Amino acid sequence: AGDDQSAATATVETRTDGAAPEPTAESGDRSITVDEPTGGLTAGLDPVLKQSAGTWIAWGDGDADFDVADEQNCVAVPPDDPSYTLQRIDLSDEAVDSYYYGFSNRVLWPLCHGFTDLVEHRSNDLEWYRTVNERFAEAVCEHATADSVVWLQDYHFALASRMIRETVPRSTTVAQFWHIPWPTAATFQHCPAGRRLLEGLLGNDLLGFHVDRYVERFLDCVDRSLPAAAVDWGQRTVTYDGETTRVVATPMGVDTESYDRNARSSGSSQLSSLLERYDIERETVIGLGVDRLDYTKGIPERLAAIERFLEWNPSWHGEFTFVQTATPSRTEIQTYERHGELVRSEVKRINQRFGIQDWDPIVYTEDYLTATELCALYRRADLMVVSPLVDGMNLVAQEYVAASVDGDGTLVLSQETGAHETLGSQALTIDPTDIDGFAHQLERAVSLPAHERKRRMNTLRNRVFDGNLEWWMKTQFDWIRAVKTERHRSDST
Ligand code: GDG
Repeated sequence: AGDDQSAATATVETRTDGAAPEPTAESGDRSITVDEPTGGLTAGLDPVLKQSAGTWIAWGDGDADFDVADEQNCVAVPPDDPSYTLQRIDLSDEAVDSYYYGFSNRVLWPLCHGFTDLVEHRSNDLEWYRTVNERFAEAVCEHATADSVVWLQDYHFALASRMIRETVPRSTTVAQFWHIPWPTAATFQHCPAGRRLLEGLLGNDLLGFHVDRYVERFLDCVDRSLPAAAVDWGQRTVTYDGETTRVVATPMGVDTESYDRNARSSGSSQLSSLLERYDIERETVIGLGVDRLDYTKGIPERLAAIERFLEWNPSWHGEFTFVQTATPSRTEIQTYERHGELVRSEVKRINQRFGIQDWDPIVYTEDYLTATELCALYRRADLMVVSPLVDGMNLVAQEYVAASVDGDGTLVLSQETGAHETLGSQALTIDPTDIDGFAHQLERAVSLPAHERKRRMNTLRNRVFDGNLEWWMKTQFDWIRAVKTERHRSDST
C-alpha cells in the first residue's frame, strides 16, 4: 500500500507446474531484507504467488537488495524458503519521468478522474508509455506458457495486454484490473490515443473494475469509439478482432484480519505516544483523515467543511480535533506540489483563526505511519472523514471499519467513491463540494447516539468482512477460470 500500491505491481504470471523456483543467486554473507506486506494488493497477491510458484514482474528501483539477482533481475522470494520469482524491470530516469510521471500520471490519472483541465500533453510521454508497456509485455512473454494466467494491474499498462495476447499461446489467459475510475465518454474523448488504449485493453480475456458504473462507461466508450467492436450489454462482453473480452465489476476489499488484529493489539501505550507525538489532548473527540496528498482526495473541501463546522459550533472549540495524515505523492508533478502548498496553508490559516492556548483544531502531518500506528488511530478516531472528489474505490474507508474493533466509530463518506456503493447506506453520506451539507453531516457525526453508531458500524463491519481482500482475490480467480473455460470451449467448437 502507499503511493500507487498497484503501480508497484506490474504483471503476475502464474506457473502451473507448482514447482518452486530455484534461487537465482547465492546470497553468500549478504543479508536480504524482506518487508512483509501489511495491506493492500501486495498482501493479497503474496499468498497467491506462493501457492502457484508464479512470477511477479514489477518496476525496479535499482535497490541494493537486488544485487543477488540474475542477469534478468530475478530473485527467488522469500530468500529463506523460495516459493516464487520476483523480476524487476529497471527503468531509466527518462523512462520513469515520461512513462510514470508523464503519460500515466499527467494524462491517464487526471483524465480517468474527470480532471480534463489538469491533463498535460508533453511530447514523448505517450511514446515512452508504449515502450515501457512493450518491455513489460516482452518480460511476461518470456515466462508465459500455454497454461499460464497473466494478470496485469492498473492504468500503467493499458497497451500491454494486446501486445501479450498477440505473442502468447492461444490458451494463455490474459486478465487486467483497472484500479481507478473509468471516465464518461464525454471525458474520454479528450484522451490522446484513446482508440489505441481501448484496443490495448481489449487484448484481455478479462477486464475488472471496482463498480458497475465504470464497467458501463467502459462499454459505452468502446461502443462509440470502435465501430468494429460488438458490445453485448447483457453479457458485458466485447468481441473485437476475433477475440472476446469479459468486463466485470469486483469491488476490491482490504485484508480485514490484519487491520482487526493490529487494532486489537495496539495497546494504550502506543496510542498515548502517538497522541503525545502530535500533541493531541487525550479526551478530545477525534476526527480523522488519511490520504495520499492528491488533488482527487478532496482535502481542501474537507478543511473548508471543518472550518464551517467550527464557525457554527463554538462549543466544540477545544473539544474536537481533526487529525489529517497526508502522504506526499508524485511530488515531481507541479500540480501535486501546488496542491500540497494549498493544503498546508489552509491548515495554518484555520488553526490561526480558531486555535486557542493548548488547542489547534487541525493536527496535520505528512509522516508515513506504521501499520500498527495507523490502526491505533483508526481505532481511536470517533469519526473518519473520507471525502474524495472522485475515487475508484478508497481502501481507507474499509480499513477504518475493519480496525473499529470497539464498534462505535462513525464513517463520513463521499458519494463519489467506489466504496460508497457498498458502505453508503450505513455511513453519513456527503457531497464533497457542498460545504454546508458536509458541515451539517460533521455536526450529525459528533452527536450521533451511541446505539445508532453501534448499529451502523455493526452493519459496516459485516459488509467489509464479507467483501474483504480474500473474497476479492477469490472472485477474480473464479472469473479467470470462467473465461479460461469459455476460451477452451469456443476453440474446440
Ligand atoms: C488506488 C485508487 C483504490 C496512506 N497513508 C498511510 C498509509 N496509507 C495507505 C492506506 C491505504 C492506501 O495508502 C491508500 O489507498 P486508497 O484506496 O485510499 O487510495 P489510492 O492510493 O489512490 O489507491 C483507489 C486503490 O488503488 C485500490 O484499488 O481504492 O481508488 O486510487 O491502504 O492505508 N499506510 C500506512 N501509513 C500511512 O501513513 N501504513
